[in-house]
Amino acid sequence: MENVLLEVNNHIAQLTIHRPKALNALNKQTIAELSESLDPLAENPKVRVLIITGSGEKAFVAGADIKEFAGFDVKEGAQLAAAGHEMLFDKIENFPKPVIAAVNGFALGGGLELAMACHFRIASDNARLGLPETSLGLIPGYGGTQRLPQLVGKGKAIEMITTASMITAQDAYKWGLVNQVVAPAELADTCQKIAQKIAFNSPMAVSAALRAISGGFNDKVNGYNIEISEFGKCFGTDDFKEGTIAFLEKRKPNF
Ligand code: DAK
Repeated sequence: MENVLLEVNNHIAQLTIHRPKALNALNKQTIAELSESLDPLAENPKVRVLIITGSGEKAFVAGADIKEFAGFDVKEGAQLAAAGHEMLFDKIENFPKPVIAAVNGFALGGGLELAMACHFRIASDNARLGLPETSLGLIPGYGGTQRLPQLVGKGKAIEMITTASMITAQDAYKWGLVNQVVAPAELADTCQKIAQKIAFNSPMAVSAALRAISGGFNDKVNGYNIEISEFGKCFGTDDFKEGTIAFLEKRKPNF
């Protein structure tokens, strides 16, 4: 892989988008590399949490690669939007393990859409977030019109998308777009600590919780029914036995 770096340590995988000269802008190759990286990580039982971040201190991802999409026509635009959803953005949203976006700088356009497809976001205080597509004669094409209102509400999403303005990390925190804001030097460590907490818990239960929570955002299913079904299934697992026995034996569980 040329544009994506992968590290796996102590149950935590990190994918770093590495195109620093283009502020980590997403071109087709980077989208393909990210997509291909996800399948083996989803299946690898040693991996319990995934962190996605950008290379360098300036940008998470400064959008889709403008140089690449500048020449697209109507057919290519629609086809690539659909392909991008399937190959990457929906794949991250439906990833069976928690995905944390470590937003280490500009998260613009497709970059903010990537961060929003992740399960939650931690930002450095120099981060700037926005969907500037309308300033380029476009609208967000990788889920931004749907995921931004889910996170910040309809009114704020309409304001962000129609003004094409960037917001600060602090405003993103106040609006619920990011869960926490930390100094740039603390971002990696903060994400690792959160990931370690997740990795300590039952991977089976963590995946089941993700499926139940996501069920509530899927119009085709009833989230409460997913919760009931996933809850019931937990009782038949080794993790449930280990978790409850460990509690009764006054020791930490070993999942
Ligand atoms: N694409 C390509 N190159 C980019 C880039 C981008 N999105 N963002 C930055 N770069 C490049 C710059 O061109 C520059 O390259 P050189 O000129 O040095 O060769 C280098 O990164 C450094 O950028 P700057 O010199 O501009 O750095 P500054 O600190 O002055 O400014 C900035 C930082 C982030 C404010 C500025 O770079 C900027 O405004 N960048 C563009 C932000 C933006 O508008 N992003 C695109 C949003 S629209 C699609 C689906 C989705 C989309 C498109 C198509 N299909 C399915 C077809 C999504 C669209 C978007 O993401």
